Amino acid sequence: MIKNKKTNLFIEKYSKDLNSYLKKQLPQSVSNLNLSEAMQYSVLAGGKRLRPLLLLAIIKSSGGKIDESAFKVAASLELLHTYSLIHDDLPAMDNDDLRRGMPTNHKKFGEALAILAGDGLLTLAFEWLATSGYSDQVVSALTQALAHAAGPAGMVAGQVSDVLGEQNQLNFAQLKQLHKQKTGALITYTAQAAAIITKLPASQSNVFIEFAENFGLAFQIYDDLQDVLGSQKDMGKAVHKDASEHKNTYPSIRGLSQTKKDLTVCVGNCRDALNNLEKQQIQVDVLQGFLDYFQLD
Ligand code: GRG
Repeated sequence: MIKNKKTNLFIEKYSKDLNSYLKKQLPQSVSNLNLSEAMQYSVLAGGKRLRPLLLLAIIKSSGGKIDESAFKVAASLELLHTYSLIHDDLPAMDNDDLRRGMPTNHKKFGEALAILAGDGLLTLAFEWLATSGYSDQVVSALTQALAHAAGPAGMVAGQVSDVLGEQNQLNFAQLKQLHKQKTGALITYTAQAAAIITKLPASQSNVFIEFAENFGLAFQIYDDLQDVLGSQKDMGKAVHKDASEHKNTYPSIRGLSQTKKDLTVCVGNCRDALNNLEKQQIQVDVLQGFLDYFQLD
């Protein structure tokens, strides 16, 4: 899927390192055995680790070091992302039985423990940030940025619009805002966090943020498209019931061909941002390869 060799090597190395890091650090972080098991179950279920990988790639690109502190910040983002998936799958929200090809957390451990495992991961994410080893000033800025991205101005607000918006069709501007908050905010945080860590000047951090904002939107559009195109493949061109029933998606509001164009625009904006950075002598080859993810077959 990712053709760029350098990016593939980067992803291979750091996803392995992130997995070992998460495996080693998680059991030591909680005392209750059931809670510990429920938290580990979802974190170690094998996600793509996209957000922490993007964060590490932007740190590298900005000339920063991928050291123990950077790892702890990247891993904390994966904890927070995993909390959001556990809660998103709950009966009160998406009511999903499967996640990452395995029973969802509440199917395996029951609703109460799934809610608490999510709460535990969200809280632990901030403990890992606080103990990352960066200076107080950097930790404070990272904490503020993550809380803003994940909280009521970001991901939580997007989730509320999504859950409540199910009852009424959103317009395009509302859909874009929903995705910017629900999926985009955490992805945009990867650029904000890397810029805080490497102390980038605003002239460069703003361009990385532009890249990440467009990447976040492209990621959601691609996910929506895969739902429809994958289902078409599976069912001999008949659109899958779940994909077509979900109202607030790009294909349902923009139509299939306009959605493909929207994806191309977002990926193009990502490329423009990287070209701009390259002109400022910033190494962007690993990040360029991340855009291979958006190929449609
Ligand atoms: C419960 C407050 C709260 C928020 C949930 C992100 C989110 C908000 C819900 C996920 C809904 C969803 C399936 C969105 C589509 C795009 C997306 C974010 C997919 C999941 O992220 P991946 O693909 O997952 O990075 P893996 O499993 O690879 O980590």
